[in-house]
Amino acid sequence: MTKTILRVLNGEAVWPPPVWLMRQAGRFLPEYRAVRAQTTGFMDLCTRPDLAAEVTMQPVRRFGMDAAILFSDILVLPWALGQKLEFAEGEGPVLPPIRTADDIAALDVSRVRGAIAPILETVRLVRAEIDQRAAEGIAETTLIGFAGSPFTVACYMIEGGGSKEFAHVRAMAHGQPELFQALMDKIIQATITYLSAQVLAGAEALMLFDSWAGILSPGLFRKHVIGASAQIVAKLRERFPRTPIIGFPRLGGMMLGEYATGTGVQAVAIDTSAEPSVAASMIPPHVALQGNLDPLALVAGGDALAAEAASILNALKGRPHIFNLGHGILPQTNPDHVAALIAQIRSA
Ligand code: 1CP
Repeated sequence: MTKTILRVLNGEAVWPPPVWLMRQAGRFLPEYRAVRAQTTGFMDLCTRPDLAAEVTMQPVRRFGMDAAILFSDILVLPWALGQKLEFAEGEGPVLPPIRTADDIAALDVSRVRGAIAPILETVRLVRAEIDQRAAEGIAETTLIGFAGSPFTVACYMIEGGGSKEFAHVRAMAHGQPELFQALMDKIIQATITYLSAQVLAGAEALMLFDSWAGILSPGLFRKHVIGASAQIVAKLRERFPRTPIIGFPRLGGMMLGEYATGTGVQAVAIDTSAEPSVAASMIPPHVALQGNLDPLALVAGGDALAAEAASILNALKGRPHIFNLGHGILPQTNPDHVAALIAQIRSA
């Protein structure tokens, strides 16, 4: 029997919809914090396959999520290309900013294959465990691999970390378009290598996180969000026609329809700001939607959570839909609220 998430990604409306949550492995779980405490840092955790596989499975075992998402980070790709990467404790990623042609020339696509070996081992370990659980009749879980979309990855590489505005990135994309494109081309090639390797290691679906898509003007969105994602989708479809791809153009707003048709993704993940019924009207009916509960409703719990979840379920009933958040789960989330949400969806 085909797994529920794969049926939905194939264009089928399934009721009640399958569910998983972005950042479902992480600091809100005590069992994650216990594993994290055994490591010297976040990248240590990402590159120790036994531990990374363990934290990938934690939310699946605890809540019965329909998907396991590989535990890694979108910034593993710049790191694999040779850019230095540190996760400052309690802050975010820190990288030496890429601003010149020499900086771009120093990035080495041929390093990627070797550098990602531990991540691929995590994929293999998780796939073996979910196959074992399916064979024992415990649950059917879909393994989702992922990467950042080239534009969002470029944001962190150029800015040197997180930012509210990504002013250097937008200045380079508008003012030095050839330089910006040269960086994008390297990231696109590396991402195709990285995602292909994840499929060969056992990923059953893929997700492209474009968290900063919404900061671009329409012309640049077409080029660097839709165009870059379309190149990756086309290449992966050619190599792996049966592996569906979910795109997450966060804050893509009025561009969602064009994104769906222009990239060729099998599902569009919608963010918290999107009205589900409007998003559904913009996206062709065979393309699945994923989302889009406000992570803060999950923090609040109780009636507020139940009402928000019910309105999303109702709005997307009859469409191929994977229930999820509109952005990543927050560390202060009470795990009991997650359990209540899953129970509500399962009994819808
Ligand atoms: O343990 C810790 O303290 C580190 C916190 C953490 C975690 C748990 C980071 C640092 N990354 C992750 C895991 C992660 N990141 C996953 C794992 C699988 C899962 O979903 O359970 C995934 C898919 C990501 C994706 C990711 N990383 C995105 C895209 C989605 C989004 O949230 O917008 C982005 C933008 C990142 C960058 C990143 N990594 C970590 C932080 C704190 C950040 C954000 C930096 C910033 O912009 O402020």
